[in-house]
Amino acid sequence: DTINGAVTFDHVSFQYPDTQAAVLHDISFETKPGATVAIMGATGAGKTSLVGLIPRLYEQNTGVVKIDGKDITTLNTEYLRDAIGYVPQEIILFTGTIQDNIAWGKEDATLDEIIEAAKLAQIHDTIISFPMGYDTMLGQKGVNLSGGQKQRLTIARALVRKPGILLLDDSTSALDIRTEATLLQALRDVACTTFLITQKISSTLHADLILLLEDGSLLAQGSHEELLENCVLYQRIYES
Ligand code: M5T
Ligand code: MG
Repeated sequence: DTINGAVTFDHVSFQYPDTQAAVLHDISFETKPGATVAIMGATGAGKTSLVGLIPRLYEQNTGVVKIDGKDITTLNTEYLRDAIGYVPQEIILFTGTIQDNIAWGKEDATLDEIIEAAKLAQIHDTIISFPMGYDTMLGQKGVNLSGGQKQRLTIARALVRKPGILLLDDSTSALDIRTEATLLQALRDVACTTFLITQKISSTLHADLILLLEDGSLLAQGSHEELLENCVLYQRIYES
């Protein structure tokens, strides 16, 4: 049972159990399968919290989150975790080979699957440029990867599960514009719905949908052209 990756938020509000105020207020939006969704907003606006609701890392207090039209609270958690690739804001790599780092969490992945994920994540060419290729050691006794290389490696780790939905929490911040655009196009080509938390206008240009959060509210949503026309904050970000 694979998913198409349509995601719907219907009047979703959310508050962490240990806090006084809600961090997300009445969020509603809808994405088509395979869409690229950029999420922007200042630090603390609620970007990480919003994407965390999709794999049910947390539960919203009101409203409904749907995947392919199904309320996610009715879906099997294992199925959800398998269908959704999540690249957290904090990168975790461990001492071990590149291959093991990509396969982390899916130890039965074949080398072919690992290579396919690395290609999609735009990191395969870098890996094969190392003398030991996929057997290259990371960590103290191994190579030191650049920030952007580490980000792509963790993206490959999420892609090895062939998810229908990919959540990238600031995971392209260290990539140059061209590499990022190639990555987003590759994800589009395999019809993987991608939520990209970003501070860069370059990543929103080609998004099908931009969600602009301010203090937990959806200040504006639409395409780059629509927001440029209708949203003063977006204009300001664009011009800065
Ligand atoms: C939104 C609070 C946080 C902020 C608001 C993860 C987390 C966040 N918060 C908690 O109370 N408990 C938590 O476990 O929620 O935070 P966010 O969603 O992390 O915001 P962001 O991703 O837009 O910010 P940043 O800095 O990553 O760009 O009030 O205190
Ligand atoms: Mg965050």
